[in-house]
Amino acid sequence: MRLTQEQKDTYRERGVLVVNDALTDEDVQPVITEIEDWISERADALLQDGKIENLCADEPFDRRFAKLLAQSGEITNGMDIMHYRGKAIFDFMRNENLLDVIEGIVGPEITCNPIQHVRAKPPVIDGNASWAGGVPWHQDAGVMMEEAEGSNIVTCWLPLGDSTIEMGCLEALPGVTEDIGYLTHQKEGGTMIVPDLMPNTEPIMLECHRGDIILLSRFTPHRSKPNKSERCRWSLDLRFQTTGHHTGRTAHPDFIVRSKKNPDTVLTDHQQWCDLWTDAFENPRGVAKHRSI
Ligand SMILES: O=C(O)CCC(=O)C(=O)O
Ligand SMILES: [Fe+2]
Repeated sequence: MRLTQEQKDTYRERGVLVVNDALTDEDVQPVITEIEDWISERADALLQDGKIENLCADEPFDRRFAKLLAQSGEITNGMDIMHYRGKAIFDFMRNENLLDVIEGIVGPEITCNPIQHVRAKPPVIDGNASWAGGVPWHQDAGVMMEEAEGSNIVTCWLPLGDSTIEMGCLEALPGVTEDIGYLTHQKEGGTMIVPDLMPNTEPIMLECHRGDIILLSRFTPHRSKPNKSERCRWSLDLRFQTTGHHTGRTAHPDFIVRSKKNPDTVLTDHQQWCDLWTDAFENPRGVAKHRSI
């Protein structure tokens, strides 16, 4: 799906756009299956080590993780894109339907920015925010180096299931665009916009479902609250940018996912991508700091 001119204008004016039904089940399911398999392996290992007693193998994707987490916090160890480095997620970052949407924002020369996560937000346990409870108001420019302030980087947040208000969906403040730019962030409370600098705007609740994509500009303030439902909120947040622009995270590898001019530069080799991450971790260089800190 390509963005219409109206959608592009909305993104430019509001810094936030929800694209409904941009992806099919065939696009997203391999990513979910890969995470399910990873969780199964991890649960098997924890069972063997005597750290959990019940594999909860019959539980669906949106319930199993919380049941395992309640038995051992170690279920989360290594559960992020750069750590498990699956082939399905690597291929997904070049997904045609996804990139057709992204191209409408960053143009035909597209690089995958190294700031990328798979997030599980399980239900609140015992009235307290459990692991990965909520995220305070921030701009994604606040988690990048200052040098990326002029880069055309778009955050692409996509749910792997439902993301409702009750589940702590993403919330955003529309209309904070280039002319307002970066708002100073503080470390206290988690990387967040200094409260006095918060724009006086009504937040919009970005409820969405599998197949939808939320696009956020690097200056759009957003947050999410804890999950008060019975189900886990699963999501990916990826960032894409115009090739050649500063990534804002020089310690970690970016790679080209689409190019009209130089198609040969697209990275399609899964092992090569894994090697880039291994090298980044084993031979640290560059910067991976939040801007405020
Ligand atoms: O998933 C969330 O609750 C917050 C995600 C976020 O801040 C992001 O994707 O940039
Ligand atoms: Fe963010």
